[in-house]
Amino acid sequence: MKPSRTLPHLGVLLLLVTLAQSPVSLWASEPPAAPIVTQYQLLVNPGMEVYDPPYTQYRGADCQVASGWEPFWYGGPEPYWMDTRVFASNLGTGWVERIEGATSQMILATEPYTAGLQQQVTGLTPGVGYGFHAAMLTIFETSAPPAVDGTMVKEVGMDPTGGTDPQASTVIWSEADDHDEGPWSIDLRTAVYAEAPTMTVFIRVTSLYESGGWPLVNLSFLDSAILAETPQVTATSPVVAEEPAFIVNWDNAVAAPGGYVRWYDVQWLDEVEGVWHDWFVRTSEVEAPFVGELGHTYRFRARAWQRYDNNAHLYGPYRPDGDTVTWVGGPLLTGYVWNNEGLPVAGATVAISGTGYAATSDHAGRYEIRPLPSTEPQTVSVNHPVLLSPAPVQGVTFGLTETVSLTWTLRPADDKTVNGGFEEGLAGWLLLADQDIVPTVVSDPVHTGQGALTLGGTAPFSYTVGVTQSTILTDTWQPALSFWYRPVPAGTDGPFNVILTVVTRTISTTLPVTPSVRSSAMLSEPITTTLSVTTTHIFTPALDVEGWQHQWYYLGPLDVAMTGTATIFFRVSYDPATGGAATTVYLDEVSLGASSGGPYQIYLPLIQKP
Ligand SMILES: [Ca+2]
Ligand SMILES: [Ca+2]
Repeated sequence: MKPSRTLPHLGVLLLLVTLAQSPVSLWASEPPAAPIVTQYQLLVNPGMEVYDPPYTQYRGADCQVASGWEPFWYGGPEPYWMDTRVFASNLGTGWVERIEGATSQMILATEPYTAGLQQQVTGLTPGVGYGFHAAMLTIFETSAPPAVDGTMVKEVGMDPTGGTDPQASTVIWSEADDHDEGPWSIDLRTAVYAEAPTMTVFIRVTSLYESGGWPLVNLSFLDSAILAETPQVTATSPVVAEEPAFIVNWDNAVAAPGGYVRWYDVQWLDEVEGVWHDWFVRTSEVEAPFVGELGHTYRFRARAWQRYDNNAHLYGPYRPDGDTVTWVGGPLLTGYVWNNEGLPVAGATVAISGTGYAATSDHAGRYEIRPLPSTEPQTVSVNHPVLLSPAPVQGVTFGLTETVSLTWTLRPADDKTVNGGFEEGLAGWLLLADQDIVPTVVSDPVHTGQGALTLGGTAPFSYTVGVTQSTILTDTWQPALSFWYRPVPAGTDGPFNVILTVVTRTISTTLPVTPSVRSSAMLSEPITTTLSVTTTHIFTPALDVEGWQHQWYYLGPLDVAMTGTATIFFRVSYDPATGGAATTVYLDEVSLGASSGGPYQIYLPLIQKP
């Protein structure tokens, strides 16, 4: 029959349940078996069930503090601590407010108070996470309605250094709950990593106002505290994400003694912003896709909630700097835009030809473009409303997480150089060759475009080679010769030199003037505003440098307009007798024209380097 078959099973089940819950009571007449209780509660008298002897009386009722706890107060007169049972039977209605056990700790006063209980615990492990929780109820003046929120503020705190001063800055407080009357506040908790073997926990009520005098009194009830080790969990994510969306995991939780992991909280932070945001709160999931922005760096951190055997819940501490960092990569094209004097140029547009990718240089001359990855060679160009562009850079590829740096030098608007970028072979230049050492144009290396000049090379004999070009300057403000060069291999200044000879023929140190001559005057000399002067400058750019270098020289005095003829002459000499090694110098982007300042300043959006 059905009932007789199921009853024994039910009986066994009940027996097992009873066994698990209370083996001692089941075999009261037998020798008691050691109860299987996982020790997780680190507090003494966490339920405030046991009390020290009375230390004074309030209105005839004994005042007592829960054993194992220390009372604290500050900022006002001392309130009274009382076993809620004593209050209920002597001063109250007989009802004992509590959330577990037989009683709770009361604090009461008619004056404002900041007070509570604290307990110092020893034997902890520095570096391990611990959580703390306590239940609280406050009643302002009277339990008769209405409730007056904002009058009594409840908090719990932990000092991971073990300090016993509730006002110390090392105390990590929970959020505050200032709701008046019921229900009990059961969601105040905090968590820290122990910094010492000793830790102190605090339960605090800030009662802001006087009650108005007995029988109106401001009551606090403290109960059901737990301090326990908390579960561990660590968020993990890729160091570099090649796409904006990537997976973040927090699937490695390890429960602390005395319970099981129930939920997770996860936060994220964008390093540009520096603020932690809640991503998940009390989720059961252990991974999720995160969608960031290219070029941003994100941090993540997780904490786990544990349900303990007494049904309390604690979470572990977050790591202040987060658990994991992910950089959302993708290609980056960046660099600077300069003028012929190496000053930053704002407002220049750098663009990847045939795509929509472009960026404008800022006041520091810097630009940044984040294109999609591309193995197809691309052409990158620069443009400016006033200044002239160098040739585009060709054959640029953008790997998945590659950073490409291109620094541009814009040419002056009145650049007089012919074929300064060697894009048309040697057109415009006169050559000085020596035996088989002949200046030639190569396609690699170049700084921009498809050609650069190569000067010098290995030879068993002494030689001097070079290229020259003459230009005419007309009222050119503070003219400058600008160029890029690259010694290969880089060497110290020795037998190899790049010598630049600049010859100016006709110089006016002032802007042109119109001579005013009385018609009756007799002229013994021709009228002229010019003075014919020849000046030769010899410059020696450093050769102990790696890679392409931008160099510029002024043709004459600063802040002066110049009219005349300039001959530029790039020359490399070599003498094997000095014993040096051969160096080849590559040359590109030669320009000669006005520099910034003077009457042209208004046209050039130039900013001094910070
Ligand atoms: Ca209790
Ligand atoms: Ca070139």
